[in-house]
Amino acid sequence: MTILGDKEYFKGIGEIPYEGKGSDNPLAFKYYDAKKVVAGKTMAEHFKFAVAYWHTFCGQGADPFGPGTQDFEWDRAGDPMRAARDKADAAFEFISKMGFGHFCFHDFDLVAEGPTLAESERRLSGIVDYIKQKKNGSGIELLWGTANCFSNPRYMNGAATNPDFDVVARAGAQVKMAIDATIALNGENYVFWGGREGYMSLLNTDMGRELDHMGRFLEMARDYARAQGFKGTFFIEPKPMEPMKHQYDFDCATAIGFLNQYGLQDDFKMNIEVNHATLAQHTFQHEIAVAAKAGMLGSMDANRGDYQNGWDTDQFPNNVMELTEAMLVFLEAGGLQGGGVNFDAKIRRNSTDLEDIFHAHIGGADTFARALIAADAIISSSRYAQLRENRYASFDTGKGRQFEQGKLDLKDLYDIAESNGEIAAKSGKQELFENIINQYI
Ligand code: XLS
Ligand code: NI
Ligand code: NI
Repeated sequence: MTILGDKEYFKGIGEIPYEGKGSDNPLAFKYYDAKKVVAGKTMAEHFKFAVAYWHTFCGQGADPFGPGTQDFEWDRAGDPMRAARDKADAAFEFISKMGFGHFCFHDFDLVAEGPTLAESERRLSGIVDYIKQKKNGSGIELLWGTANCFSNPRYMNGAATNPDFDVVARAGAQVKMAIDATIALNGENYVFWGGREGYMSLLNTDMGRELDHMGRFLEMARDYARAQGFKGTFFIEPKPMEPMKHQYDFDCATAIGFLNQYGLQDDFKMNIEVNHATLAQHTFQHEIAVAAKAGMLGSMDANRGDYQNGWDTDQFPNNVMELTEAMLVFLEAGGLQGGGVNFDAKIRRNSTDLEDIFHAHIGGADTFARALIAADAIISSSRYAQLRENRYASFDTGKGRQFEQGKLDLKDLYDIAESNGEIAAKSGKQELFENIINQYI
């Protein structure tokens, strides 16, 4: 089997080359040069760009007000296994033409869920075998797999946190099968995004009990995967709301506290999505900084929100300023731990040409690349790092140093303050910092 199936889906579009920012070719990278070394690693190694199966090959542009507009050829076969193989052919053709090395999926992105658990499992293992063959020699790897435990109506009250144990057990079966599929495809990581793990109303919810159930469920999933020989990292993907009013993995700080409380901190890290950060009233940079501080900066879901709309619009990244600020923290943290940059983004409903999918991914990769180059230059050539360090210089020697070393007590602080008298103002210099970022973009 070759990367291309029997049919070529993206006709007239070849491999996307890197041509540099002087190029006017819309089907070329302007900044993303996979082999270019930045801060000691190639761009391909820094990012490990992944294509999200659900948005790029499953979603057809439907929104709450109307059906899909993107009538993709690979979705036309009536038979579910035939359709799944066509979709896999289209996916591998697209990913290889983009020159990316990874993809991510939910179990039932790969093939439509069957009418029974047994039939679903039969379908899944069939398509996993097919994708396994396609992967062979393609250089395309699975960044992570996950289970869709939020679309089927049975999960309307939650999956692992459902008040009905039978639904929890059903979610367990699904996660087991998704872990099996991930391992069979040599997946590097496994993700939990708790779309319905939360509540619509606290009046009918025992939050404490649901959190305990979620902790136990994740522990069981980890133990099962480890027993099957899975060596990768588990990621929690925080999101504050949508579809639920409140989701338990609200943001990184909340999810990290949860993992520590339930003893899961050694196996789990964060998968941080830009649009989820902004929904939580944070910046992407903030979420990365929180995860990095905890040693849990695992992976990223790349997209962006919209200033006017309050939901997860999942647009392709194009905000260089936002990503440059994020890349500063990313580089200072030494990059991602095991994960990569997954384009959890979709073209707009009125983007109906096949080439729009290419434009979207080219733009996303170029924005990340441009931000990485800028951030590296800011760290290595500007006064940025020094200026920030200088703000803390009083902790480098004398009493400040002793404070950091734990050698002072509260009475010592009192004595120091008393002998100091009033303290001169020291500027935080925010505008100067902002100007440095602007200078290097
Ligand atoms: C939804 C999430 C979802 C996860 C995977 O908002 O971003 O797509 O990435 O379940
Ligand atoms: Ni996501
Ligand atoms: Ni999302």
